[in-house]
Amino acid sequence: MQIITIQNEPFDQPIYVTRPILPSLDRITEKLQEIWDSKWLTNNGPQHSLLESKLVNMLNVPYLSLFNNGTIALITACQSLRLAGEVITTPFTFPASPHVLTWNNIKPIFCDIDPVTMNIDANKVESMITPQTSAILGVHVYGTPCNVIKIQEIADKYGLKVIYDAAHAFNVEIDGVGIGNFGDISMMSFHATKLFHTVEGGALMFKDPNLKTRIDFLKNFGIKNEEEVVMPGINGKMNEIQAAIGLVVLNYIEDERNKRKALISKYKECLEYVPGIKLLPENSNCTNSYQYFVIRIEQEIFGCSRNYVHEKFKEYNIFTRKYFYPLCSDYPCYKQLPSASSVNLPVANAISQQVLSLPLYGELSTYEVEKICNILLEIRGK
Ligand code: T4K
Repeated sequence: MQIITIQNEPFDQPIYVTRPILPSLDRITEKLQEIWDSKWLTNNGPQHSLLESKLVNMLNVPYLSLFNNGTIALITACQSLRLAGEVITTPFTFPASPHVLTWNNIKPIFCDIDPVTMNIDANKVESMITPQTSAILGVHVYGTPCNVIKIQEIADKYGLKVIYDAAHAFNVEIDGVGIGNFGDISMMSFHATKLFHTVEGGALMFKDPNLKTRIDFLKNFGIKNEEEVVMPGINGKMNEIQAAIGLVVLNYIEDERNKRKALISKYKECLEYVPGIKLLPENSNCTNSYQYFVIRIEQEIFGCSRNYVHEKFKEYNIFTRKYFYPLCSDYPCYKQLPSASSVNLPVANAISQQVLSLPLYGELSTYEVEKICNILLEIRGK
């Protein structure tokens, strides 16, 4: 790596792992005025309908239902497919993924991950199927797609449903096909920390038109009309203010993506050849979500541990995140499960000790990225 001599003083302002797109307040106020004029604040209003149709086109999916957040969306996805018993999933994810199973009275069965993609290892899924298995819940970690072909083959062979947690995979396409076309249902999160956000929010995407009716009932208490409540639903509705903010944020996505692309190039230029630093592999047949920039630190080669780097960065006012450490299988609520044993999850256990999400958001400059990389090397040297 070419080290440009920079005085590695701490940053004046904290540098976080991410920052949300914040449209100008004028543009938000303009949009809010429409809501004020309509006096329609939630329950399938005009902003909601417009955002839903825009996202269907943009994400290239047959059907999409908006939600108040990604977790409620995923809980509803399990309900809509009537999942029960056991669901095979990954331990290398955000707590929401296994928790939605527990909230549906389903036992998560943890499967180890692929050492390259860090997603559920499709070659190990089949051996974990039991008569109680109803589905596979894959997570497209950092926006890298799971092995969707192999997972579907297994699901078809055993009559299982497939759900994807695509929280990180906004607008990702595999060979030009929108990520929401794979499996039975995919969930996206529109949380403030996501590239596209509605402050809090999320969506389910699917191909079956019957699911659209069922999911829309389920997210609105099961209400069909004034006289009929047809199923035990929940309140999962996205409100008009969330939807309006999403509509404004959509205008900033392309610019944000381009900025993040340039920052990722800079990170790669600085870190590609550093011994002990592993970058995520490029996938030529799918698009990048530009959601996270993650490195793996191999302690023996790099010279110090991921945890040491994470702590030391704070002294420079840099706040990285260990997505995903600890593994979900190590949470007190899951660690007693036989599938949670570290013997069953060697790859996930090793990788969760190595990963570090570095700051990535459009407001960062390439100079700041260069400085972060220089600090990383300085930390190793100390
Ligand atoms: N599945 C997966 C795979 C997920 O990653 C997630 C969410 C879900 C499901 C659930 O979707 P939702 O129900 O959330 O829609 C954050 C997010 O809260 C969470 O949505 C996200 N994954 C996860 C990966 O990241 P934390 O606990 O790391 O967030 P927090 O508050 O520490 O924020 C991280 C940094 O972002 C802060 O240090 C500064 C910056 N930030 C954050 C917020 C909230 C801002 O600059 N402004 C903000 O408003 O979980």
